[in-house]
Amino acid sequence: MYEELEALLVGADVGLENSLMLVEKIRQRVKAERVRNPLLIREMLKDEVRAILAADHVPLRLPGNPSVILVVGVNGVGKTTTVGKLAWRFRQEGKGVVLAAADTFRAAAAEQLAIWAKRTGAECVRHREGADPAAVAFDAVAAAQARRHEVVLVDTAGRLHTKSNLMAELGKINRVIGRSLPGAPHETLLVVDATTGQNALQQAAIFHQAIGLTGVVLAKLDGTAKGGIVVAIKQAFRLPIKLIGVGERVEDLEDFVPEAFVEALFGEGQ
Ligand SMILES: Nc1nc2c(ncn2[C@@H]2O[C@H](COP(=O)(O)OP(=O)(O)OP(=O)(O)O)[C@@H](O)[C@H]2O)c(=O)[nH]1
Ligand SMILES: [Mg+2]
Repeated sequence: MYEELEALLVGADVGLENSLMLVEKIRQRVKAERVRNPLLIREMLKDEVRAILAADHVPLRLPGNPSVILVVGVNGVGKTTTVGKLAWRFRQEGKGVVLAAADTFRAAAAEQLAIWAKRTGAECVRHREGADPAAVAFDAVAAAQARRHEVVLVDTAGRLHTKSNLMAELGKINRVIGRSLPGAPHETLLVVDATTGQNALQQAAIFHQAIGLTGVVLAKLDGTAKGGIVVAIKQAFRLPIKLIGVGERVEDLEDFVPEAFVEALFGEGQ
């Protein structure tokens, strides 16, 4: 039975070390509480995972004027899509939104963001291809201040966490945003792809070390029954999981709710 639990956890991408730790915890509880019903054991597992995810859980915050959200991550994880979906959410709430096309590596990237801006009724600040991404972010904050818009969403280029020059560039974007508006960025979100597995843990480690993350977005959760990697990320870095991406449409972005997530991962029938 414990082997089954361990397989369930590892299969959900929780990682071997955390899986062993959780199974050991449950083993001790079963002994101490003299549990015999296997259904209760499954409930215990959910309890333990929920406790990890719910501890110090902080939802997305918009404390600034404007609030600046910096979105980072490796290539292709869903950064631009997440920015577009967030723009949609904030526009639905009646907020003014500025998108910063700080992915200046490819002209197509700014174009992709401009399409999201049009679709959602946000403004888009972009420079030419190859421009300094920090300058784009700076201008976007200034534009939001000038027009009294509430939110600035900064889309950045996908970068391999192993490339130190690219990580340094991210540090610069971060610092320039801080200089343009003290206290900004108010959120620095790492987007991870739910289908990539354990490598996301390494991504979180390096991005967190480079710029200090405030939370994680788990994208492409619709493409996998896994997603347990966020348990490992939360456990290792105490980073709250803020949002989940569940599709490619504007409305396919949800707040992360630990209870619902655990039910989807380990509920009956999983
Ligand atoms: N199914 C699904 N697809 C998604 C989700 N989020 C993003 N995608 C898709 O993933 C692909 C990459 O998304 P982008 O938003 O362009 O990713 P990115 O991180 O900005 O990529 P780069 O800028 O190239 O690093 C696109 O085809 C998106 O439609 C999601 O939650 N679910
Ligand atoms: Mg992108």
